[in-house]
Amino acid sequence: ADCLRGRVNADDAIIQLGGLRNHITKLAKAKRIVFVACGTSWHAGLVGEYLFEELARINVEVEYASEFRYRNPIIKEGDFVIAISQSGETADTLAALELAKSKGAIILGVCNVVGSSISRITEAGVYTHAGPEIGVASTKAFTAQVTVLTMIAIATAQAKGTIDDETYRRLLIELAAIPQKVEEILKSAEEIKDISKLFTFASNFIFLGRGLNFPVALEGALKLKEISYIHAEGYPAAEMKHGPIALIDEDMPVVFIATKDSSYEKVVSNIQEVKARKGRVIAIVSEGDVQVKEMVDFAIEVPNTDEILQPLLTVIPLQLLSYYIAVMRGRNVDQPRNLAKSVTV
Ligand code: F1P
Repeated sequence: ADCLRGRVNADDAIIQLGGLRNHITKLAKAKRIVFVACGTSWHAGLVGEYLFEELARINVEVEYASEFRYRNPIIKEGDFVIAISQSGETADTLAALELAKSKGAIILGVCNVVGSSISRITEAGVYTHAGPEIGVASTKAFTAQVTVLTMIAIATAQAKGTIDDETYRRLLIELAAIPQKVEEILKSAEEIKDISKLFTFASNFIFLGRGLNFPVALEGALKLKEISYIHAEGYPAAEMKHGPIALIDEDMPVVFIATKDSSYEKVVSNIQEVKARKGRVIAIVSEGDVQVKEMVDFAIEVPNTDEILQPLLTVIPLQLLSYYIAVMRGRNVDQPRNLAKSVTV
């Protein structure tokens, strides 16, 4: 998005997609896209699913590479299999791509590390250039992956004619404004730190979101697990009543992503269900929201943006929450136990 600042015409957006720009017209004709990835990158793929379905009306599946590689997946001519990987070296993702290639898929990649094994076997791809992550747990890789997937989806939708020129331009202008809005969220760091202090010794957390914010809920839970070693689960908010609701009491913090979007009213009623069971709620809300703020124990505001761009903003307070809780628990946030930066076996 930084590259797009101030540039809003169609060609510029596609130029930023580097090695993939010649594939946009082919992607626009795709019958099916399968994302293969692990961990945080898999969550970025889930955001990609919403984006490509919503904007380009393409059938998308998101596979854990570690499962896909051991199945006998059906690949048809013209299917695209797109790997998402920070390191570009994840063994499961590499093996999934090799399998897809052997079955005739067109294989593409979204990787961070230039010249990595995954980028070398893909037909084309985009480097996210998010710099080497110092910490093991992916944070800026997620933001960069989601940004690139958003750009590909917007460009594909425009090439396919599923969005009009006005929508195309509006989305690019919004995307270009994201870095500034991220800066705004970072100004809430102290406030998030204060909230984190109150939850440092919780044993379990639930993260809930709907639509594009469902993968963000999963990512919030994963980050907390990875760096603080607190048990955390992410669910689609509507799934709560199918089981997790049994866990809710005053000792179980519930983090809702409750921004003003097409799911807002439904999320509000999910929050009511949690409050009725004495759950303590931390909510990520849109700037200026009053309704949710009055219902919950703690609210963290994010600036308004288009619904499809929300994950780029809503994930930031969750990353900060995990960070502060982990630091207060005395964890090494850069080198969490048992985790490796590249899972090559
Ligand atoms: C995937 C991943 C990361 C996670 C940890 C272990 O890596 O699961 O999401 O934070 O570093 O590996 P990658 O394929 O995106 O490099």
